[in-house]
Amino acid sequence: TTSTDHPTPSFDFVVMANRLPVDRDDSQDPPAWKTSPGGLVTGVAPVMQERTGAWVGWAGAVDAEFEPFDLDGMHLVPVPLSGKEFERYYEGFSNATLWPLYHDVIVHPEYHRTWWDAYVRVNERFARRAAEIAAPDATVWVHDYQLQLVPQMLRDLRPDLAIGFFNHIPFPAWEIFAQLPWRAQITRGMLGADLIGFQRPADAANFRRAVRIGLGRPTKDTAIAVQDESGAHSHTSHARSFPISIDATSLDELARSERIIARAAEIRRELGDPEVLLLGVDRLDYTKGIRHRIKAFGELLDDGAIKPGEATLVQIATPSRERIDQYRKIRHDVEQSVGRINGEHSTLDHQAVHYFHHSYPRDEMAAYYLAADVMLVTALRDGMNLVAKEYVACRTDDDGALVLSEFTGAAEQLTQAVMVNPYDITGLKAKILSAVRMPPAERSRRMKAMRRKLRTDDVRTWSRNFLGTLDDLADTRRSATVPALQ
Ligand code: ADQ
Repeated sequence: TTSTDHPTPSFDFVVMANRLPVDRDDSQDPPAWKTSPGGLVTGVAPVMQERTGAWVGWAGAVDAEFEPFDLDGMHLVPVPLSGKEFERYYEGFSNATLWPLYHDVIVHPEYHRTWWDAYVRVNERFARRAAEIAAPDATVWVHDYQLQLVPQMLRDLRPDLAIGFFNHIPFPAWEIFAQLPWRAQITRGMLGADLIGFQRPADAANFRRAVRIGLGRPTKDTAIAVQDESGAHSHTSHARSFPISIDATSLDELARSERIIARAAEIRRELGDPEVLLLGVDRLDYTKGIRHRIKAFGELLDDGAIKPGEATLVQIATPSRERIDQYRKIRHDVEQSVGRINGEHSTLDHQAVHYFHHSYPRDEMAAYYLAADVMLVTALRDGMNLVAKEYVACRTDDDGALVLSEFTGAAEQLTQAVMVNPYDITGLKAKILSAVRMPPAERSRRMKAMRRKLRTDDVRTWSRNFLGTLDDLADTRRSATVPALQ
């Protein structure tokens, strides 16, 4: 642990994200920190070990200040948030303005100036903190929509840094983005980065179009010439796609273990050995199309296309953003439709839908993936969707059918999935039925192809590609003999 009487250490690699990769666990005495293994941590952790790395992020508790500390080879730098800031910057501007706006306005985004002011203030705090700890010429990798102003703020403070930004969620078409009262500030904020990464080529193209139309600046291929307001500094920013992936090798290994294989069989037994087990796994979010999938499954039972007792749907929904109105509403709607279907189609020894509103450890998730015959990923819009990739990685038996929404980034990599438009309930029903009835040879052919794709496309490839490109671009900028573009 670093205490305040030591000089501030400096780091040649800094990651910034809204959250630290650990959660504060106050139930323990003394309170402890627990690593939360997620895609971001897995992808970035190896790089952290290769370079001297720090992670700047919020510790997950409001109105609490924590000293920086070391954990698992990472130096963690907590940024405090007040209760008001949490409401306005995080629940407000990040999750009730940007989130719905960037997911094709599935629900109505709210625009409040007080939320925007908090967003600016918190982004400034993050930028200042990173500027204090980054070594000369360090690489700083900023993550996601909560921190879109940080790249330019950081460049103003520290023009020596190599700055990368990655947007984990979609970037919308100009026609939607244009609603945002602060669209110019957000675009300029992101342009502070040398490299701006998106999940899909279409997201990168949408961003470049926002630069051309909204800021009236030309773009050439992926490149955008950027000049700050004083005209003193200029750089070239590149906007292109880097589709994120998962740690496929370690999930594959886990799914091969005796423990997980036995647990998968046990799950099926506990569910009453249904002929077909369908599975949905999502944060309980209105972007994930959970209602659409449950409606389609319910109608298949209503129609008699699926016989009661033949198939069971397990829907695992992690609690998420529970204080926001739209999240209360989606929870209510999902629970109501699960109740209706079970009321109509369940029997004493067979329940049509099992719904779990909590999160599970990684082992249990792997066992569910391995147990499920059909995986339903029906997001209405999703940057990537890691659940689809996790399901494929766990299918060490080359079996199982993946039903995948066209509106996920994953659809561009897992092209052998059964593709659906989740808004088309009739089409969705037909596709779910085709997955339920798919001949084993076809399931295996499709699954093998998707597994091959995942082997070459894992999360380490993703972080190496991004950081390799960023370092090259920063080197080019630093060695350029020509002064600022005029
Ligand atoms: P999310 O919207 O959170 O991520 P996703 O990519 O599916 O969506 O990742 C969810 C993660 O949470 C998965 O690793 C999954 O296993 C886990 N999870 C979900 N429910 C769980 C449960 N009940 N118990 C335990 N674990 C659970 C955002 C973007 C995505 C993008 C990712 C990464 O919205 O589009 O793919 O970031 O960039």
